[in-house]
Amino acid sequence: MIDLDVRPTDALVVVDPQNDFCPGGALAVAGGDEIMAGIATLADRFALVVITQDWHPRTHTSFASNHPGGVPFGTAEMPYGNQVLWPDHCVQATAGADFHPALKSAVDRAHLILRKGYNPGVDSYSAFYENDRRTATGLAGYLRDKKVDRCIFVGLAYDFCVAYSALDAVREGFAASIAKNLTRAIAMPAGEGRTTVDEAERQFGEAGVVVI
Ligand code: VGL
Ligand code: ZN
Repeated sequence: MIDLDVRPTDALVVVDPQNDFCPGGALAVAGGDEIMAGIATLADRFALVVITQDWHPRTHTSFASNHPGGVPFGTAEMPYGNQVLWPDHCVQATAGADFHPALKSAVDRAHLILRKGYNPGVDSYSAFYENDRRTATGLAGYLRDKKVDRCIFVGLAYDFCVAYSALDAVREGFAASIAKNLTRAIAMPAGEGRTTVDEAERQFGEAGVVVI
């Protein structure tokens, strides 16, 4: 049980709880499957539940396979900056892009399912902005229209999509908390274009993202 005083103006944002980010998936995050049942239970306590879904075309430029000589977990210079090259994952309409089965009750209850990463040339870690940092997904406007003032983040991965989403939530004027035990991290070694858990947590402290 998460020690959290859930308010009527809170939204639960479940980030990329998909098969490809779980053990056995194309971009498996260690222990990714362990958090799903807990997220489903937590979702029942929220008046508004948003789930994001990483949703890439096969031609996506974040895939190492689409760069000559590209290596998974290497990096490439993109027009918008340095980008980690990933194994092909969360390809549109494949089983890997489906939500983890243990999340079913939360998926059934979700008010918004927000797909991201569908533009072939731009990755989208954040639920609010693509990696060019300019193209909005529409989530901020949706949450404002719904009179949400705080987002609670759970899901995958703590150091990529959860971290970017929580930091952008603050930039968009929302309070943001992360229920850390309902997340798991990719935990890459440090390097250009990569995010480490330590660096993400330093930014959380600076921005006022609360880690529960
Ligand atoms: C993610 C890498 C690539 C994530 C998505 O959900 O954290 N990471 N695509
Ligand atoms: Zn992705």
